[in-house]
Amino acid sequence: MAKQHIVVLTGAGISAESGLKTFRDNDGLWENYNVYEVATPEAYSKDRELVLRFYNQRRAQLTEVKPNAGHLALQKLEDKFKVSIITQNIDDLHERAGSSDIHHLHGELVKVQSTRNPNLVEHWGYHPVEIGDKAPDGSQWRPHVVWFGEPVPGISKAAKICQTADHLLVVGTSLAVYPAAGLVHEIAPGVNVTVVDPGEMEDSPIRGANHIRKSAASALPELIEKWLDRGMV
Ligand code: BV8
Repeated sequence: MAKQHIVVLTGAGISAESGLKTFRDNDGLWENYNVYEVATPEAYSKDRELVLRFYNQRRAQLTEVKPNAGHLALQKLEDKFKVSIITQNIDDLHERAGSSDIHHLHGELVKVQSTRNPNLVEHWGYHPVEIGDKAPDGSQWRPHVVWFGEPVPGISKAAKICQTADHLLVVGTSLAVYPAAGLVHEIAPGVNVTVVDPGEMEDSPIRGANHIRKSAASALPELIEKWLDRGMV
């Protein structure tokens, strides 16, 4: 029998217990910085140094954190299921947990892209990007991150993946940002959704989901243990 296909949509909440700030929790990123001062193309053209510094700080933080039990449980899920991870996170914690099929909707902190050509992308690692670090086309390297107001190149591929899901697992996202949040409507009729999030999710677009109101690191190991024991969701 073909393996069931579980699609996992993750957001900042899955990395919270690794020590990375979420966007909306009280001391989240938005408070420390006005998002429109650091995560838009306008911000970058207005103050490149500020934007590069903001992402240099977050990239450096990756060397101080590691995947948590939630990330590791998702890797374990691959023992008996086909698993596709669609993440809004720009950290590399799913990679470091060993997941094998990861789609970063909003880019990756460890990569850079040409300011002139978004398709010119290279692996950068954890060190800072400074003014003067140039792409082969001569333009300044910028973070390979999708800013507000920029198109999400991977969205149609992600929608196709969701259409083939036998189950959708949503972990740690407020589903506030589009078009990513719209992926929850791409699953086929009758496909069930499980949400892992300690928050209320009151204005989330998912109705009738099985909502486990616990943190990722506490809920995922036991949920995935149950699925693996049963061999099915
Ligand atoms: C686009 C990378 C069009 C950057 C990100 C009005 C004005 C301007 C724009 C818009 C507008 N209205 C709508 C838009 C579109 C806009 C948008 O949706 N804005 C929102 C704010 C309304 N979207 C865009 O601009 C997108 N592009 O639309 O382009 C276009 C098309 C063609 C041509 C040209 C243009 C691009 C959006 C991408 C932005 N980049 N990230 C960076 O990281 O610096 S978004 C960023 O925030 C994340 O990637 C993520 O997607 C998003 C939301 O964050 P979450 O991951 O959900 O985290 P959050 O803190 O919100 O929630 C945490 C959750 O975890 C909570 O539910 C919490 O309860 C839970 N939690 C907490 N602890 C735990 C936990 N769960 C489990 N365990 C725990 N321990």
